[in-house]
Amino acid sequence: MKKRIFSGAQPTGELHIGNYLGALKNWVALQHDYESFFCIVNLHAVTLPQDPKVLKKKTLDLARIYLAAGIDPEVSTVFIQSDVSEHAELAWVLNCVSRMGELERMTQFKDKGRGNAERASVGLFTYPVLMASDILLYQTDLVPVGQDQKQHLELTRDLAERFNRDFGDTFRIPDPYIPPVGAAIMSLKEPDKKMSKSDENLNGSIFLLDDPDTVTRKIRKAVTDSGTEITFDESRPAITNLLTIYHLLTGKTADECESHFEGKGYGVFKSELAEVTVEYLRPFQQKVKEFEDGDLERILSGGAEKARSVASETLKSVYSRMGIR
Ligand code: AQP
Repeated sequence: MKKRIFSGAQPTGELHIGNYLGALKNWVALQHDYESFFCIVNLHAVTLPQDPKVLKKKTLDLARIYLAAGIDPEVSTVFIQSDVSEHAELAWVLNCVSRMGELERMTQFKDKGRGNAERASVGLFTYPVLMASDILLYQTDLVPVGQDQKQHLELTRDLAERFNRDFGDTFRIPDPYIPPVGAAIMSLKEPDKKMSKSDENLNGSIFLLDDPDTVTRKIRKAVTDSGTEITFDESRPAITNLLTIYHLLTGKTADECESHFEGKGYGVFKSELAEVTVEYLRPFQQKVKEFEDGDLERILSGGAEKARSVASETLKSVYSRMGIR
């Protein structure tokens, strides 16, 4: 039997190259070796205010992006979180297993709540518990995510271990899969901050659907470090970030990237990076346009049915162990 992977992205904002290199690209690569569940986590999206019409549209758009990036619905299960009500049900149970103290330590809540717990939604506070439910429902072995989700994965493992200890062996304990390179693609404008969908400065992110001129302009205006060398160097985060994108998009080794740009200036480097990025995104952007809403609905409803058949078994055993029914 193949091991299982589960992962997801929120249908909020525009997906950027950080989401792609940190997560999506690895899902595509892993899907043939694992039994794979890829979810569009729309219940997570509403932890922050969303326009209902936009959310609905973005949910289908994200399915299109998964497929255009190379997720094969014949191989992987692709579905929308809210179509499988077991996610919300298990989240309630795990809310009762979680401790206030451990959720208060989650840095994403501090970042996204902007330090204002009084005004943040309770859903934002319990976001990591819903994420734990997503993962544990599928008896997941491996969770391919970016670096920003590492702390949530640790919480997921803690909750599963606590539940198993208190109620008997129920959940498989998942491992994170955080890629050695690309797990934290940084903002082009503030290289000490991760590239983010919700960044108000749109020039900090390369969105997967940005047109060639926009990609080129953003890269040309990306901040650089002092000095002239184009090398991987932690003390020069802006150039390291741009070179990491080049490295991952071209598939050249780190050494090949450095020697390719030896003696060349930032101008040449940025033009080449822009060209590589535009050409990488071109077939993907073409493919995104090919999926009709009807095809997507069919894929998503088949995916939900398959996901439900696994999720309902897990929830049944959780309820039975807790004496709920
Ligand atoms: N900058 C990044 N570099 C590498 N991986 C990243 N991910 C997010 N940002 C980067 C990974 O993308 C997957 C899907 O992310 P999400 O939709 O759950 O959103 P997020 O993690 O909250 O980050 P975003 O996309 O920047 O959105 P906002 O602005 O709303 O926070 C995850 O595996 C994530 O690790």
